[in-house]
Amino acid sequence: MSGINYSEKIPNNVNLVNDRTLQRALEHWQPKFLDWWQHLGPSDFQGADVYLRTATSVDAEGWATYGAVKMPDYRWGIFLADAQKDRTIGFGDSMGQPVWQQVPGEYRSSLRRLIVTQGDTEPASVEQQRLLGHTCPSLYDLRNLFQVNVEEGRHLWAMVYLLHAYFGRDGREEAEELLARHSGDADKPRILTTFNEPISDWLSFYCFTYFTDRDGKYQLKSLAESGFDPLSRTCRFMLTEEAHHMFVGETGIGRVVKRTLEVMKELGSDDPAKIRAAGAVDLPLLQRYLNFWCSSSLDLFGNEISSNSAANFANGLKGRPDESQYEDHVLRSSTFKMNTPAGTEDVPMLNALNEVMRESYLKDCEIGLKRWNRQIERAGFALRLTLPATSFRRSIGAWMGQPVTPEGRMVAKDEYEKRLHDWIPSPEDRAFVHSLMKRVAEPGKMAAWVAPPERGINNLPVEYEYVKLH
Ligand code: BYC
Repeated sequence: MSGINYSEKIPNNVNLVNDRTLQRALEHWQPKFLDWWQHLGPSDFQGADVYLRTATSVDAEGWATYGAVKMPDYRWGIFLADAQKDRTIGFGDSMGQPVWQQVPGEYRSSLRRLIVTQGDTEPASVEQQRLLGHTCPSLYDLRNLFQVNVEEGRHLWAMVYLLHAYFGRDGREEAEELLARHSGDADKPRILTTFNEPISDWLSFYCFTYFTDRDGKYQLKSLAESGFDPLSRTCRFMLTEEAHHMFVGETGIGRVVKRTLEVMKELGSDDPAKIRAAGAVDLPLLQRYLNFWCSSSLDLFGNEISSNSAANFANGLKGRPDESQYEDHVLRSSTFKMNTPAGTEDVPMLNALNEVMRESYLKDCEIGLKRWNRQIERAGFALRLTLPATSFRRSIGAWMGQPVTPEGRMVAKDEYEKRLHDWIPSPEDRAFVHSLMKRVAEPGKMAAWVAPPERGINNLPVEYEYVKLH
């Protein structure tokens, strides 16, 4: 087990104390991070006591402790999963060779690009969610939001550590830039599109943590396979924290479905107007939110046909999630049947890896859908929630800008434009959802549009005062 040294300014299990130059560089970045947190982290609530989990070890058993913390005092630190003895590269042309403890010169810019792109998403999501605290549906939810936020902050630290420790001056400059770009900023936006979308209501937050954090899971799993061992170890530990973020999304949407079904039963109706009048989210509206966030998150896998992904795999930088489940780890002689607007094409497998990953991601997304649909079925209603086709509303790749319905049917451009708000939230839908967003901050109380969770955090009751607002 690697214990974490909490007596240092920056908690870490990377022996920072023995590398004074690196320690000084990170201590120089730390106040800039805290300044960013104060200005672009959660708006208000900085003085509240929040029941947070903090990583205290990288041991799978008992890796975190829970307790009341004021967010600016959260111990953001640098934690790498334990090294695996004699680890070798598990895929690509250098398969079987020892993993690298330093960045190979020829891969320096590709690795830096992957780390910067990953790092950029972490503070972006905190910025996107910064106003949500004001409209929390309960203290339980408020605490979960802040837990997600502090851990995304820690994931930023994870990437900044790699940049500082392994990329010299360029790395330090990139670390500064991670705090200089801002979500939705017209001049300096975040790198990936989804991270510039506003998240101004809790339905979006649940969808984001369901779909976009799940992209995080897949990207982190593929980087955890990397031949650059420090990146692999960093991502392995980040995945431990990531699971809770997706739990917030899956249970959040499940609780919305549950509450809506209760209202539908009380009313004896599935009429959206009546359900809205009763203060709940009608299921077609939820479907439009799912379509929006799922299609946006599908873009995060990049182009269907990508020479970047081919080179990253062949060079041992980025594998497939759970690489060991596959038989062929070199992929020089296999092809992939790719659906494009021009028809089905045979594409070299190496160039199709973004799509391979997108497909396994969608299978994972289906799990929640099945669960929510079982709830709907049990309540005796006919509607079923679905995932949109991968070709729907894409803004990157082969399907970019193609007029495709959520069912995957190509239609005329003007029909697509006319009907788009049948498929993604219209301004009226958003205005309605916003009208539901009223802060509920009494312990145990819940907004009327979402059911209470089945259980509280860390075996505490749902009624526990998870955030003490003073
Ligand atoms: N938006 O060959 P291509 C998470 C750019 S989420 C804008 O298709 P590649 C989290 C691309 O950068 C996980 N631009 O793509 C979740 C490239 O530009 P340059 C984040 C895009 O490289 C919730 C060009 O298009 N982690 O952790 O095969 C809360 C052609 O690229 C987009 C990562 O993404 C887009 N959607 O794959 C908090 C892992 N997509 O460089 C956190 C690291 C592509 O030619 N990143 N482009 O100017 C990567 O592995 C890859 O960069 C990507 C793209 C998978 C993103």
